[in-house]
Amino acid sequence: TLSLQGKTFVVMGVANKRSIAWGIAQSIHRAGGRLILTYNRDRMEKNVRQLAETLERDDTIILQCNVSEDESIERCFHEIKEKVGTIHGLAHSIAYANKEDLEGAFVDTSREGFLLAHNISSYSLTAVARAAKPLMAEGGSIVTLTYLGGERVVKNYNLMGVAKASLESSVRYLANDLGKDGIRVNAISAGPIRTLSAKGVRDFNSVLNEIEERSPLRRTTTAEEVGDTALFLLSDLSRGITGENIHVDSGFHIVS
Ligand code: 0WD
Repeated sequence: TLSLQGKTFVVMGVANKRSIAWGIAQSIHRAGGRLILTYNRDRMEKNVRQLAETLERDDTIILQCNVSEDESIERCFHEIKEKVGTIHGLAHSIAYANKEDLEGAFVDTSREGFLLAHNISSYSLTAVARAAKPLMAEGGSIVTLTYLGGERVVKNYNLMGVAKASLESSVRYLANDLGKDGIRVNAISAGPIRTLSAKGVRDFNSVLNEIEERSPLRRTTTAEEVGDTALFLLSDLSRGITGENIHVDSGFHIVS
């Protein structure tokens, strides 16, 4: 069923109320799931605590996890184990690249910038999947967030597109590794949504306008729409689906 009652889900990447991760968290909460929210920077903790207070139930756990540090991941999942024992799913809604690497030509990407973007935006999925696996004793579902720029050349997306391609491939290899443990791994390819991260993408307004004009549904994507698809992927309604990339983008990926 779609009910997540009695189940616990880790949602990583809430920065503020516009975060896609917050849309996912709200969908999980409405379906009765218990939330563990993780944030990155110290100054985001207050935001996350305030957001959690707006939820109907007060069973939410809030922890710090910086995915660029193994010790931080270890500490976070150790605390999760101590506090709840078993988890049933995880949403990874995390990405980072230096702003200068998203501008200009992809060919000018520095080694350092390339590695940083891949570390946080792609490798982190594998690192957290490995940490989450022992806690998913009853099976589980892992969902990550990607973008069309991982499949096609999208203007101004540059390095992040290459990192998303790596992330999408990681989804397939992780799905194959973890399937025997009853753990599914899928991606949601979201249409552009105005969030803190979107500030790094140049000319974001015209990206949104194009979706309104040319997507089959003629409107932009919301974090709530992504949240509800994540809910489906995290619930056992999607039990036959793994290694998949579902586009929640008003159908934009089918038009040319
Ligand atoms: O148009 C969009 N907004 C789309 C976003 C379209 C399609 C996909 N996505 C993806 C992003 O690439 C990302 O993977 O969705 C995911 C979430 O992005 P978002 O909701 O747009 O962005 P935002 O609200 O800024 O959250 C990104 C968060 C960071 O916030 P802060 O500002 O605290 O860095 O990514 C997290 C963090 O919460 N993050 C990290 N988390 C742990 N460790 C790290 C890190 N080292 N770096 C960034």
